Amino acid sequence: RYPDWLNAAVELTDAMVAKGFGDNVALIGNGRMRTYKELTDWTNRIAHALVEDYGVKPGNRVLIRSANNPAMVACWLAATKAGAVVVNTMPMLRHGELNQIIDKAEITHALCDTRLMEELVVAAKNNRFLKTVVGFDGTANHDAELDRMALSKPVKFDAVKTGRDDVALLGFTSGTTGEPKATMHFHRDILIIADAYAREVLNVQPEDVFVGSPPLAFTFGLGGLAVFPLRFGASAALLENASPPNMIEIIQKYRATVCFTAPTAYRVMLRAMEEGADLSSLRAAVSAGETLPGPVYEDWIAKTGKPMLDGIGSTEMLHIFITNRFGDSFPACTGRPVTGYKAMIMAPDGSEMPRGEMGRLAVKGPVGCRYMSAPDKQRAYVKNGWNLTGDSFWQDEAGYFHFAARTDGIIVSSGYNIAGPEVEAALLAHPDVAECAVIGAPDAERGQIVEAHVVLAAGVLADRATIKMLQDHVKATIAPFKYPRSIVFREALPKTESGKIQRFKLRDGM
Ligand code: 3SK
Repeated sequence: RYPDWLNAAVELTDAMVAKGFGDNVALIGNGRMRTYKELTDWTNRIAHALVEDYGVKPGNRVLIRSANNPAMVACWLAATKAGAVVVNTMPMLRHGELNQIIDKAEITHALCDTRLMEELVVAAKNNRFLKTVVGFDGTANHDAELDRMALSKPVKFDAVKTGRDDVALLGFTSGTTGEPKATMHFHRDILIIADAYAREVLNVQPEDVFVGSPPLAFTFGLGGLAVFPLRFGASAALLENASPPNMIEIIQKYRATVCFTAPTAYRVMLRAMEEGADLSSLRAAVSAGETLPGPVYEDWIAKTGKPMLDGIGSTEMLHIFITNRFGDSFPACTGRPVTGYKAMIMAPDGSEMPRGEMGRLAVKGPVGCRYMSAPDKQRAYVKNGWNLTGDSFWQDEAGYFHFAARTDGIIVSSGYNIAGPEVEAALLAHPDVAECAVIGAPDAERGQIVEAHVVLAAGVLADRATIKMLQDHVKATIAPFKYPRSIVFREALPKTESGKIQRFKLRDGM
């Protein structure tokens, strides 16, 4: 259903103006609102500058370094219109991490918020690929080199005639395993995630206002906070610092209707509601990135009367492929495949496992994994058209999928298979626990034991009595053999910039 020649950025801007959305607000950020017409003109001007002043050619890899703000979206769209392959990166990356990405992706040009130049300049020094680094103003002042070059350019730009199957985006996996890998996504993939998940599940309307925390550099954020709203003439409010209090402020100010964030932030929002935060404008609360604990889901329904939509996606698959739906959602359940996708629990021999049994989640759909320059990883990830995710799930008799653990996260203790997230959910149900992560720790007798790393709620004593009390609580909540034999109290848990808990660091004793 997509034409042979397709440029995703044109579809999200010029085509939206042509469809009559020109005066709708597209982006809100740094105290300003931009309509679809303004965004279209802005991106066309930048695209002219990229091609005419900086020599960007179709297929060049262009890195963008910024926090979530409208200028980052404009740069992404402009580079895409110029036929570049874009790599969006997170602001917190250090030069070593940037270097890895630049070398892997063979980045030739970088567009960088001037406030974040320092690390990029170090990374670019003597790099064999990256020759052009241009600063843009991430604030609303438009006062940096790229802004000045773009200012004098025409507002019409003949976008590069890209094919629907030309690579538009490289998504680097978020690094919960440590090693960054690039996944390639076509122009059509960018539209498919909106036309599948956002249309079918969220039923996005032009009146919707999106807000959320995932970085645009993470495909969860790019989809949820840019592609989905722009595909349907809706608005996105972008926050450079998307802490829960900031999100709450923006939700209240703009009466936001759709929120994309992770369970930890929703837990904070739930507590804020008890203190009077008004989140009644939200019609859809999408939770992904981490499994959604049943108690958070239940509490959200109790306080808002609406379900929270748990979903699972991956950078490899670009976005969410299994999800709960309005009127069809359950606690501790991720739901069913998005229309157009198929999922099954795959046994090691490639066959489908019986219902109720835990195994590797395999997915097939209109978007699939394509690792760049990594044929071995590609062969290991995609088998007979099935994408083998890094997650263990089980499917119930009614066909719903339930998260069990990361494939590498199943804890085997004295022959029992224990899914860490189940123990986490039990711990999180206790009011003295603010955050926790459960891992398997080596144990001479049992092979592994369940070890919980716990951040206590303010004022709770980190002592033996609390350990005993939490162990008894877990034993009383789920099968007693799953209780954490070891509990380590921590000030904070190690996390990626997108908020994923880095359990591998806990396993490595960090
Ligand atoms: O669940 C995730 O981690 C994810 C990753 C990329 C894109 C979308 C999602 C939900």
